[in-house]
Amino acid sequence: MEHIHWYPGHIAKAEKKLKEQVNIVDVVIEVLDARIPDSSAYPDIKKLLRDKPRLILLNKSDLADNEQTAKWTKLIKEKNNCFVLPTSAGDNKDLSKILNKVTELGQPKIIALVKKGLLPRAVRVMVVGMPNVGKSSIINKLIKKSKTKTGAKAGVTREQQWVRINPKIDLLDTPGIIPLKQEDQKKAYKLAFVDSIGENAYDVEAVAAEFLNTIKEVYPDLIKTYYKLDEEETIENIALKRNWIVQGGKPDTKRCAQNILNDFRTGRLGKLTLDKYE
Ligand SMILES: Nc1nc2c(ncn2[C@@H]2O[C@H](COP(=O)(O)OP(=O)(O)OP(=O)(O)O)[C@@H](O)[C@H]2O)c(=O)[nH]1
Ligand SMILES: [Mg+2]
Repeated sequence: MEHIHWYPGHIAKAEKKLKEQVNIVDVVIEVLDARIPDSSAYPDIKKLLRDKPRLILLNKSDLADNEQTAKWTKLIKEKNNCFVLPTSAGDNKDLSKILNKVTELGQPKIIALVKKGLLPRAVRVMVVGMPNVGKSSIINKLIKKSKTKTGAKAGVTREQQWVRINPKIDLLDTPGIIPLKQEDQKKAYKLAFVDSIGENAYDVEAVAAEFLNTIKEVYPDLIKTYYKLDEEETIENIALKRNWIVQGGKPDTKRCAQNILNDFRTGRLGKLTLDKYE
């Protein structure tokens, strides 16, 4: 397996800024990718956020396996002793739940301020998570406007941005950050599958090949069924089946690799969760 390492300058900067700003916020929303709830979580979250009240969202749940999402929600709740919600940035029902929870989590801080004789202010909420998990999309949905920039690749948000949701809630959008060291390469590859790692950091064919291996472990028959293969599920065989040929009659593996990943990323392969919870 080719080693993936991605820690561009803008992420180093964003991490530094996040550690500074965490001091002035009351609540943190941590956004995970529901398709990889374990691989998209920060290993040292306590160090990053210290003891701030935290709400965890399993976003993109519309693309994940419902049964797995229910199991992961329960497990993450028990493990972190905090509130966990599966969400999809397109679903308005989830949004009011987020606002209610955030207000509730921030309330003790505001009450404490008032007790000290200060004026009540809006709850300050920081939204954090790995690149491309949907932080900015959730914020846009919450204000019903496209105030923050979104896009289907890692590193769209480059600067922190405050957004007022209502007089009671201020949200801080942050650029997605990823740990400096990606020691667990299985996790790094999964982050590449969901576009949380910049495309310039890896070889698309290597990532697609590893994707096929991963899928086979979790959903053994899926690839053969989807691409109607009789042969082994390799990039070459899928390219031949689709008739993607380059000069000399060889399979167009590059084009095919990109297509396989796109089929997963857009949900065409189905609602799938790659971190399997037994
Ligand atoms: N299917 C689906 N797509 C989503 C969801 N949330 C966000 N997206 C899409 O995922 C992509 C990334 O969304 P962003 O909101 O830009 O992600 P981000 O976490 O702000 O990313 P960075 O700013 O790069 O850290 C966009 O193409 C969104 O349209 C969701 O719940 N379901
Ligand atoms: Mg963003």
